[in-house]
Amino acid sequence: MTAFHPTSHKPSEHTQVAESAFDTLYVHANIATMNADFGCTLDSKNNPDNTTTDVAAIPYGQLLDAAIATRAGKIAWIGSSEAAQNLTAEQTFDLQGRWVTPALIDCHTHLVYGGNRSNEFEARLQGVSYSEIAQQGGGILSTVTATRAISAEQLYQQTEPRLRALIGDGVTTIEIKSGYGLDLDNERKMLQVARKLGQDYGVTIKTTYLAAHALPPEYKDNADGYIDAVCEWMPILHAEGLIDAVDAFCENIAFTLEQVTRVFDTATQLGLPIKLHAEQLSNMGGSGLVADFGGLSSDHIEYLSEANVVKMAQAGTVAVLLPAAFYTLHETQRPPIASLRAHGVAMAISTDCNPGTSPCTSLRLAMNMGCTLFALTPEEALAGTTLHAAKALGLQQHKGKIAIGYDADLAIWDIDRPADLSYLMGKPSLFALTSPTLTTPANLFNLPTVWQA
Ligand code: DI6
Ligand code: FE
Repeated sequence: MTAFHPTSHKPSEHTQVAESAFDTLYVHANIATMNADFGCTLDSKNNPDNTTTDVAAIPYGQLLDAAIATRAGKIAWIGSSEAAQNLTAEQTFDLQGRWVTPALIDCHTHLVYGGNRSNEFEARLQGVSYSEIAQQGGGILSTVTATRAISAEQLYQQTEPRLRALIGDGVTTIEIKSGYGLDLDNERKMLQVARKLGQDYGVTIKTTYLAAHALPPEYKDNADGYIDAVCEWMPILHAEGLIDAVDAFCENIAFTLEQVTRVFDTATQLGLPIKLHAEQLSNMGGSGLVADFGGLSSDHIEYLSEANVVKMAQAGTVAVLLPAAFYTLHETQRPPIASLRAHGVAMAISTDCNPGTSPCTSLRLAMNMGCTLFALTPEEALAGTTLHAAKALGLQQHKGKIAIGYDADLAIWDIDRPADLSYLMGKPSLFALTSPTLTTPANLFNLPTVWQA
């Protein structure tokens, strides 16, 4: 790799004016801004209020030989490398033509869990289905047993390598769900581990309360009683600052529309946003429900109906596609991509990292699968892990595009074209990652040791 050192910018004859000085300046970058102001047409779906209509469509909203300046953790200036010569900054990095994108966002994960389910992988390869394994007490419940059995410290240690893998893939914002505790103390343990990982690594973690994931053995044959408990625990964990959103698994092997409605009612009373695992294995109509509640996202959605696509479009609910789960389960029913596109529903892509249906810790691989399995364009795939993933987490005013005032979460890549992010499978192409919250010393290059060049 080319030697790469920050060089102090020399203001030459320019007088340094305090208010115009920036913290960091990146020059000679090619930038996939994902911003409608620079021609990214996918941004207008994310931002219907965007009134910019006089900009010609440009894939990725790309800027060539461009520069970005940051101040106080925010993107403060975007322009040409030439114009940047007039700027002063505490440190300047010459990116030598590398590509810059918004740092990636993984908006649906079950990253925190104990144990290992490769035995089920083997069973499925012998022809046993995911539903059969779940009905036999395996599946989610085997991870519940493993997660309950270990301490918070052990849970943290088992999760850490998965988090590091995601960060090494260019991710600085991750949603993490509970849902393998299924009692108050173990749901709390999972959410606390998620929070601590966020603090220790300086990545943005959004926690989601998914106690309505499966029926624990204590409530066998009493799903309604369990939903009562889920609704009782929610305000307790929310008061402890552990919940950013609420999710449920609406499926014939999980919870009914009526039960999910009760969970959503409680969340809404607490002012918590909602999302849903819906239409993964059958068409239960959960996506229509989540849209009726004005929810952030409906996730999986292989069996989503046209009527509910329309509802999602009207509500601004994001469609979260999870192609690695589709792949792992050998699904054949694809999500209705053409319909989602036609109705202007924002599509996000996520790993769904979990031990059963998606043991995947590469968001780039999920992007590749989104293109290959669901026929997304590489531009849609990148929007799915930036712009639209931010929206799925309610972060669309702060993250997911390169725009003035947005968080300076940037991924710098050794690639030739933005499509390479979806095209290449398994080549570590991340050159550097920066985020205002990534821990010291310098934000840039503060990757976990294993990922340092
Ligand atoms: N759908 C999924 O893909 C995961 N949860 C869910 O509701 C699978 C979770 C698991 O099998 O452990
Ligand atoms: Fe999931």
